[in-house]
Amino acid sequence: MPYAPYNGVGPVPGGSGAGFCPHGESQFVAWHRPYVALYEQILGAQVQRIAASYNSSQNSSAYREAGEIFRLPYWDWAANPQLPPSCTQENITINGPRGPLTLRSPLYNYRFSGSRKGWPTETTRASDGKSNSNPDVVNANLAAVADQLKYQVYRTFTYAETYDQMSSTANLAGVSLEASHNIVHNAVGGTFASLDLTAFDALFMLHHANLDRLAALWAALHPGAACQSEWYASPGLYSTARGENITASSPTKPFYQADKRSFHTGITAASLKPFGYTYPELNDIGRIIPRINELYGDTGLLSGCGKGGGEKRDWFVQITVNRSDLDLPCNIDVVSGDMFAGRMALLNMPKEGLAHATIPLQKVVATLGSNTTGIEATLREWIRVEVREVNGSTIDISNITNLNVYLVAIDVTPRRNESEFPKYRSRSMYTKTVLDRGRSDNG
Ligand SMILES: [Cu+2]
Repeated sequence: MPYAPYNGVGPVPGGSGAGFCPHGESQFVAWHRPYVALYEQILGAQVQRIAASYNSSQNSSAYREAGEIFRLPYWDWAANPQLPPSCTQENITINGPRGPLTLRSPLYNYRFSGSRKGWPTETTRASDGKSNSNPDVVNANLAAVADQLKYQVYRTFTYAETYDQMSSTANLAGVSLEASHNIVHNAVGGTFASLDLTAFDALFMLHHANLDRLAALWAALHPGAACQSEWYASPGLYSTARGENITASSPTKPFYQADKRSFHTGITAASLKPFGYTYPELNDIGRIIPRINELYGDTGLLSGCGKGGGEKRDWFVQITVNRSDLDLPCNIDVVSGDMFAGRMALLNMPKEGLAHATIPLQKVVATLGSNTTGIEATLREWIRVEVREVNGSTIDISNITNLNVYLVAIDVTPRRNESEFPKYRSRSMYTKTVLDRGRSDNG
């Protein structure tokens, strides 16, 4: 991939051959905010430019007004896990400045100009190798993970207490928005599963606007945890040296603040205010929890054995993997018997480092009745993992050294009304190692 400087920000000594974007790091959410905001700014200027080319007989004032308030839409894949219909039509007819006009939809895919060795000719989703897009396959892929996405997003809201937990798969809690976001990238597949190419697909920005929205809602509910609280050594990026300490005040290169001199940081990207946009749910802070419950908190999601006093038990699989052990991108599917329970998705970058995720088992548990001992014994016996390529073919895992898969349960007090969340109690009570390799590596 020919990585190139942007905004005059180029490679640094000790940087890696990868791009600017931090994945699998706490900076993940903060970095993507100025990125998506910059895209919105540039697209908004284009919308206004085009709106200005309509004349008064064509309702030009309506176009101009729409241009003034244009903001990037979001695709809420956790509530609506199907491709937005606007993105699946190859050709569209619009009311152009000089009359009706049929054109190739820029939301459908992107055709690269010229040809570069190793590059596809256009962006694809669920490519079958013939460089075309298959919305039906994508929608089937998304349908398979629909419950999981909804549940995981709900658990980010209800379980994550720190920014680091909320943000990335680097955090051991395994409840990050990044984990859900990864599942979407791989479910869409094709070039969408490649971090080098995915942003050429307009769907990428709709996907990331939603990630940004979910993070903004979480932050509104956690005003004391608006940015990264832990530091870590950078694994190395295009413009960040390996080993550099990354904190909330580290730059999110290559994005400058409005002064065009200082870079954005986790701190400056913590609030939406300087970026000039908001999300519908933020108009009424007091209604955020009821709205999240309505969108993502179906009561069935915390099903399990009811104990006395209305307690529930939340069963899930916790996975820790070293990326360098796997051919990326890939999915680690959790299977119970022959039932697909959910997956951890790994993108093609970064190539190294540990990643953590938790995969809900509520669908499996719902089939097992209400006897606790029976559930535990059955899950211990039945749960296994399969590593698959994004297109579904199985990968042999017998040589993988670092793949830790645990069965975990947490007792949960369900919410009593729409204005509260369920409360998680002690964790790890029923931790059971399903598969644990790499102990000798870890010492
Ligand atoms: Cu992404």
